[in-house]
Amino acid sequence: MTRLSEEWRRTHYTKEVDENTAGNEVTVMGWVHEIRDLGGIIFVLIRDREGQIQLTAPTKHIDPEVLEMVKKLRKESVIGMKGIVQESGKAPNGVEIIPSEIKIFNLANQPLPMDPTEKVKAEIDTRLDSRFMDLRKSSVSAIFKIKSRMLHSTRTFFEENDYIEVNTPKLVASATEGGTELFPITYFEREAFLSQSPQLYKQMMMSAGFDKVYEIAQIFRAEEHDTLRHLNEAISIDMEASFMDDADVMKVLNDLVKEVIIDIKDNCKNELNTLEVNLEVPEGQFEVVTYDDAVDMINSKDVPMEWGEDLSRAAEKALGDMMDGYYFLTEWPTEIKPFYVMPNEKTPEKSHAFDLMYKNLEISSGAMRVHQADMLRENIAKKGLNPDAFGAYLKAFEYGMPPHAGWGLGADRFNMTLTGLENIRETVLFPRDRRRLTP
Ligand code: AMO
Repeated sequence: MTRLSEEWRRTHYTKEVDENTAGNEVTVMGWVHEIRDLGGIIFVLIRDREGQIQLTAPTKHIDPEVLEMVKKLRKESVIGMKGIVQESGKAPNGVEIIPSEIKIFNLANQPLPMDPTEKVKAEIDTRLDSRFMDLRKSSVSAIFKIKSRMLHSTRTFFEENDYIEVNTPKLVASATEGGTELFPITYFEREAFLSQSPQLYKQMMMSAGFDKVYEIAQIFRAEEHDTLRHLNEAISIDMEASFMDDADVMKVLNDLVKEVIIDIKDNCKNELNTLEVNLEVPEGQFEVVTYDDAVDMINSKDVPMEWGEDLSRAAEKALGDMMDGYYFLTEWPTEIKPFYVMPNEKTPEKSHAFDLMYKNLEISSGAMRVHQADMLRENIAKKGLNPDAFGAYLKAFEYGMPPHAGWGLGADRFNMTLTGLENIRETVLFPRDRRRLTP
């Protein structure tokens, strides 16, 4: 409707308008959350990123021009308002603003595609179809404020521990996690793929002598799953470190998860309250369950599972019911893990691979890696892959590759454990699944 002239700049977020600002003039900017017209007085709730404030317009006592603007307002329109703060026992935060000037920046069409006031609950698909509006709800924006803080504290953790942040290509020539889950794309006259994992590049960075690296980036998986924990585009927090084994990097992961939880408890109190989540800092080191023991535990719950199989969903649930919070699953069968995983020296059918679980949800996988080129070439062939397709990767192992280990932590799944959400779609702004490519 109108451009943003210089005198229209926000002086306060709504949550900063309190008794201490009573008597002052403030300028707030936001969305019209609710309008109640009682005839002699009109109340308008204005919402911004941080909260809400009441605009009170006694129809006989305010400037007729301002009143006219108030009457034009419609739900979810974007406005600016200047006015004097006044204490009021009845107003939602104990103060209200008596408007002296209102600017309508953008009138919202009616009816709205969904109700952003949280009074009417909508199905996830309806919500995602109008995600921009769904994200206006404090119970939804809280998830992303927590996610932002989670990524912030993750970066802080890595930086404080001397890791170097890297950015590896997402347009790649080969698979890393098994051949079936790649999205093919046309790369000029060749076929290429969207990257499933920074795996090969983070390992090559060990040969480059970077010692400790991390990356926070998108991974793409062409999985056909339609589950509450799989997406086709996810965020992975990856690390790799030289001269470390699986036990060393499990400790790094354990420390990271704890530090993130402590930081979120300290810095996201309002968001946790909004989501009604009582986050607990895990005590000591996470419990370690070997794959062998997990098979026995799962079978003891009458869920059939043979040694050597991956965990079915039923098996994960049975195990999750017996375990509390975060725990590691270790010594996975070599056969079902990717080619880069280091087998045990004495019992090569078992490996140095681990998963970090939260109840029945896998949130991270990692391992000590094979760092000998011959063994790696052999493993690639054993998995039915063509070693020639890994030429550039294998070369890095032939001219000085240190022993190394690392893991990938699913950021969206980690966020589910912090927010208590069961559907991964809730923790991603614009999720990508089999059926959804827009918005
Ligand atoms: P993995 O394939 O187990 O391991 O992936 C690591 C973590 O990423 C998350 N994740 C997903 N999240 C949502 N939707 C998906 N489709 C999805 N796929 C994976 C999970 C999972 O635990 N290169 C190895 C890591 C390593 O060894 O360093 C890897 O990618 O939380």
